[in-house]
Amino acid sequence: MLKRCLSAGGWLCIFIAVFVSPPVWPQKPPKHKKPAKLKAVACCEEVRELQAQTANLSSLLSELRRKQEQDWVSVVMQVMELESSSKRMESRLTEAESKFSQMNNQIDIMQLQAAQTVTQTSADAIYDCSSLYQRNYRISGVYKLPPDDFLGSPEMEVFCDMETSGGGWTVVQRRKSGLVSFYQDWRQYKQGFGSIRGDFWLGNENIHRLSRRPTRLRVELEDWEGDVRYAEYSHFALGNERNSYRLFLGNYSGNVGNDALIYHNNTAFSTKDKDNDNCLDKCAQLRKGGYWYNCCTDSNLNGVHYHLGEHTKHLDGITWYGWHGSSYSLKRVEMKIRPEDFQP
Ligand SMILES: *[C@@H]1O[C@H](CO)[C@@H](O)[C@H](O)[C@H]1NC(C)=O
Ligand SMILES: *[C@@H]1O[C@H](CO)[C@@H](O)[C@H](O)[C@H]1NC(C)=O
Ligand SMILES: *[C@@H]1O[C@H](CO)[C@@H](O)[C@H](O)[C@H]1NC(C)=O
Ligand SMILES: [Ca+2]
Repeated sequence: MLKRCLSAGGWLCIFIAVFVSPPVWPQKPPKHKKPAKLKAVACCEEVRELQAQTANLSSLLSELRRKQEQDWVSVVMQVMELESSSKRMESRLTEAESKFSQMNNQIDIMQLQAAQTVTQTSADAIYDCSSLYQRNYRISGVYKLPPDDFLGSPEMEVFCDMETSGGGWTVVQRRKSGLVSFYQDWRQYKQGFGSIRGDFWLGNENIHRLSRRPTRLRVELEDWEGDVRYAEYSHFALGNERNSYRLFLGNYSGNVGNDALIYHNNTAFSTKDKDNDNCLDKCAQLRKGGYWYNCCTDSNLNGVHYHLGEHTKHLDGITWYGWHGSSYSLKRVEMKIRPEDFQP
C-alpha cells in the first residue's frame, strides 16, 4: 500500500491519509469518577444496560468505519490504478518517441556525413534547414547539422520548420513554455541557451553565421486568445561580435498590423551585463532580456513570459507594441530564418 502510495501522485497519499486513518469519532465519554460504592447495587442494572448500549454503539461505529474505509480504499485504488496505467502508457510513448527521434537523428547524421564527404564547396554545404529541405527532408523537427570546416561551423542541433509558408526555416528563437529565463548575460546569448524543442535562443554567433548570405526573417506571434500573426523582413542580418551583433532589417511585410522591429534596425545587441543601447537607461535590465535595445523598445521578444499576458508595471513582457501594445505579454513567439533565394 505504501509503495503504491509512493509511486502514485502525492495528493493521493494525502487522500488516503485523511480518509483511511481513523476519523475522529466522538470519544467515549470521559470516565467519571467512580460512583460511590454504596450506590453500586441500585445502579447495576442501569450500568449494565449502558455498557451494552455502549458496546453496541461502538461495534456499530467500528463496522461503519470499516465499511467506509473499504469504500475509500477501493475508490483510491481505482484512481491509483487509472493513474498508474496512464503513466505507464505515457512513459512508453515518450520512450518510443525518443527512440524514434534518436534513430532519426542517427540516420540524419549518417546521411549528412555521407553527403558532406561528397560536397565540399560552400554552395553545397548543409548548414541550415533550407539545405536540408533541398535534400528532401520535409518533416519539421530537430536535426543535427554536422560540423563544417569549410564554413567554420560546429556540430549543431537545429529545429527546422519545414511547413510554414514553404518551409526551410531554421528556428532561431522560441518562447512558448515560459520555463526558460531569457534574462541571460552576453556569454549566454552569444552561445545560445534553452532547449531546442522548447524555449531557446540559438545563439548570436550561430545566427550571425547563418545570416551571412541574404536572409529572410519571419516572426510568428500568438496571443492568449489563440490569434496568430506574423511579420517578415527581407535582408535580415546580424553583425559579428565586434559589431555587437548589430541587427539589420529590410522592409516589413505581414499581418500583425504594425511593424515593431524596424525601430530596432541598425541597433547593437544589449544584455544585462553589456549596455549597448541608445539610452541613458540600461534597457536590458529594465526590460529583462537580451535584445537590440534602442531606447528602449517597440518590441521585446526576449522579455519575461507572463502567464495570461497582462503586466502593467514594468513593460518587460514579451511585447509587440504594434499589435497588443506595451503591457500585453504574448503567449508564443517564434523567430525563424531562411535564405532570401529559397525556392520551396
Ligand atoms: C444490542 O444489539 C443486539 C443485536 O445486535 C440487540 O439484540 C440488543 O437489543 C442491542 N442492545 C441494546 C442495548 O441496544
Ligand atoms: C523597401 O521598400 C522601398 C519602398 O517600397 C524600396 O525602395 C526599397 O528598395 C525596399 N528595400 C528593400 C531592402 O527591399
Ligand atoms: C536598416 O538600417 C540600415 C542601415 O542603416 C539601412 O540601410 C536600412 O535601409 C534600414 N532598413 C529599413 C527598413 O529602414
Ligand atoms: Ca544605456
